[in-house]
This record gives sequence, C-alpha cells and structure tokens, in this order.
Amino acid sequence: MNPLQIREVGLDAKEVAARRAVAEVRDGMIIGLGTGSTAAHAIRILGERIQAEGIRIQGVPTSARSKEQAEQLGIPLVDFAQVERVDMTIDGADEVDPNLHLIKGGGGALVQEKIVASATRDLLIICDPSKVKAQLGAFPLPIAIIPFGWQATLRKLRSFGYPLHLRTDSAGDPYRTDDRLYIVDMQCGEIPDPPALEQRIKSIIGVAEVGLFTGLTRRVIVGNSDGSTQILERP
Ligand code: A5P
Repeated sequence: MNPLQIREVGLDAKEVAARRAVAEVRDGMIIGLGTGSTAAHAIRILGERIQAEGIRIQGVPTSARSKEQAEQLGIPLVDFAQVERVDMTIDGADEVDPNLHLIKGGGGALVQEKIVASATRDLLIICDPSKVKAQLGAFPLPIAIIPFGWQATLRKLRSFGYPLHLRTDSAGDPYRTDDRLYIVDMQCGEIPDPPALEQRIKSIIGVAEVGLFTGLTRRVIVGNSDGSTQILERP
C-alpha cells in the first residue's frame, strides 16, 4: 500500500480547499477574510504563511469573528473604508451552483461578506463537495432585514409563498448580525433563476441584503478528503 495514500485519506476537505486558496496569496495583496468554518481555516493558514514566509498582506475582515481571529494571529488588517479595491477575497459558501451563484449567510455575516465581495477583483470561494449543487435552494436562504417594522417586511416576504423563519439566538430573541440587523431564513426548496430572485427580494423595502451572491464569484475551489482539489470556473 502507498503510505502517502494512507496519510492523505481522511483530511478535512474544507482545510484542503483553504490551503489551496491561500497558496495564491502574494506579497502586497489586500485580502478579504471571509467568515465561517471554512474561511477560518484560510485565516489560520494565512497567519501561518505570514509567520513562516514574512509575506506582507493586509486583511479586510467580513465579520467581528474573522477580525478577532486575524488579530489573534497577528494578520495586519486594514479598515474596508480605507481601501478602494480588494485584490482577492477567500470565503466559504452554503451552496454553489454550476454558474457559481451562491447562497451565503448561514453564519449570519452575509451583509459585510457581500459588500467586500462586490469590491473584490478575485472572489475565491472555498468549500467541501457537499456544498456543490445542481440548483440552489435546499439550504434556507438568509435575508438580512432592518429591525424597524420587521413584521411588515416579513409580510411582504410571505408573498413569495415560501416558508419563512425569523432567526433567533440561544435566548430565543431575534438573532442580530454585526450590523444589528435581523435575519429571516426562506425555505425556497429550489431557485431556478437566482439573479431574478435576488433582485425581487432586494426590491422589498426593509430588506437590507439577501444571501444570494450572483455574478460575483471568479472561481470555486472544492477540497476533497484525499487531499485533491477541483477548480470550478464560471461557464
Ligand atoms: C457566513 O455568514 C457564511 O456566508 C459562510 O460563508 C457560509 O455559511 C459557509 O460556512 P461554513 O464554511 O462554516 O460551512
């Protein structure tokens, strides 16, 4: 038996994808730091590269959690307000379709993630194979809404005909994002036209942002537990 194979089987697929993405980081880049368990691998590995190789980068965090992790690792950060463009953002996703449209926001950070992604030249999504779908929609679609008048916003969202759920925290209170917004999770089941649904939801007064990311992703790196990766590119 090949000892290399024995060592590789059983690797964390999310970490495999993260390692492949962080290998693309170059000296001088401004890097968007995503949020979630996959992005956390990337932030840790980026910290290791900075320590080991002394590469000079500046990170733009997409959440308080990612900011805290980056600070603990000594990754130099820059305020998003101070940059005009981000060279590369490395972030996870809840679902990815063949057009590289995404559902994001399972971890509640969709607003800052989307703002940073939209200012990014090279949005690199990292995931394990379970996130790759023929069609988006099995994962409940997170929608960030403004707390004022949230009941009225919810009524308008109900007109889409999908089951909805106001996300709550462990105390049973409405969950709050870093920007103090509420999140509604919409159980669409299937989303045949993600860009159209994104626009329809965004047109509702009271909606701050929707976790559909369409037309933003340059590449998706899918990690496998045998250590291999696949790169998905936009058709
Ligand atoms: C955070 O709000 C999300 O957009 C995450 O990027 C997404 O939920 C993926 O999370 P995991 O990497 O933990 O699966």
